[in-house]
Amino acid sequence: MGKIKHVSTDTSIEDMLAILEEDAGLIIDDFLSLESIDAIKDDLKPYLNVTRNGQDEFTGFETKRVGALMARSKTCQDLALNPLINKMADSFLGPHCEDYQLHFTSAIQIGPGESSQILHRDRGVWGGFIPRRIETQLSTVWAINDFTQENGATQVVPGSHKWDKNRQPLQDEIAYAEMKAGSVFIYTGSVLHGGGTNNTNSSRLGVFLHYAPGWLRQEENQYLSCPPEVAKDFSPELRSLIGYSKGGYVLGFFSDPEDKEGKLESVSPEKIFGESRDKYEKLATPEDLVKESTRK
Ligand SMILES: O=C(O)CCC(=O)C(=O)O
Ligand SMILES: [Fe+2]
Repeated sequence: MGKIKHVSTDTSIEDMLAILEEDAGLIIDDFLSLESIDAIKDDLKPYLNVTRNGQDEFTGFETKRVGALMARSKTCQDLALNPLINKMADSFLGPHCEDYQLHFTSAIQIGPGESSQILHRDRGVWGGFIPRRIETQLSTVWAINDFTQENGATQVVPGSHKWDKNRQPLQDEIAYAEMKAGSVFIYTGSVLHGGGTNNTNSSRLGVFLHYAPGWLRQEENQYLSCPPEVAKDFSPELRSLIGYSKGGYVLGFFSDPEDKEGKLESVSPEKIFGESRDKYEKLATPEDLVKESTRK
């Protein structure tokens, strides 16, 4: 069977990145405290109780998905902002963008009797238009209960990020992200993976938080999931991470349609919240801007 490497929170970022480069997936064991796991369960319960199962094969007829996790769970906010994970996202996505952003939040609960999801690459959300040399996602799956091969642990094919796009894995090349509650599985947008079969009588629950370059459209629309009246209570760091900031000199600016005094005209979204910062406000030189418009 394929194998996913396990590391600890003490492992160096360099070693973790080396595994990601080789396998495009790894597990960091025992990351979360019991209190955090319980808090997430409590936060998600009211939504999981009322959410319907998926309506197609991909989202799973026995699987529930709950989004808007930044608006719905303070503990999920902490996970999204976790310094180690953000350091990894920065290192992994850094060569492909000026800034990365939170791209997708979903609690995925695979229920008893669910069958395997088709193996896929998450970079497919952009329709396959992005050249493979660009890495599109650094994704985290936080185990809220134990992930086992029997209850639907995510299937992953280590190394398949380097494969020809049509190559399919043999059964023994598929690994399962088996891990204890509180561990986190990290994988990239380029690796084959999919939800597993649940042959048990209880559900498997994971919190999926994905990061992507700031210049790409987000899979989950954060401005609607966390509108300004909700985001005003977030920390400036979280607001910036979900997209209430610019991603380049002019990328992502806005103008307040109600403003008749010229105050919020062509400015960074950070200004809605009274913040003064805008790291892209100053243009180095017009020549630099033009030079960077084509990297290679
Ligand atoms: O639930 C899982 O383990 C994986 C889900 C997944 O990969 C997806 O829906 O894109
Ligand atoms: Fe996926």
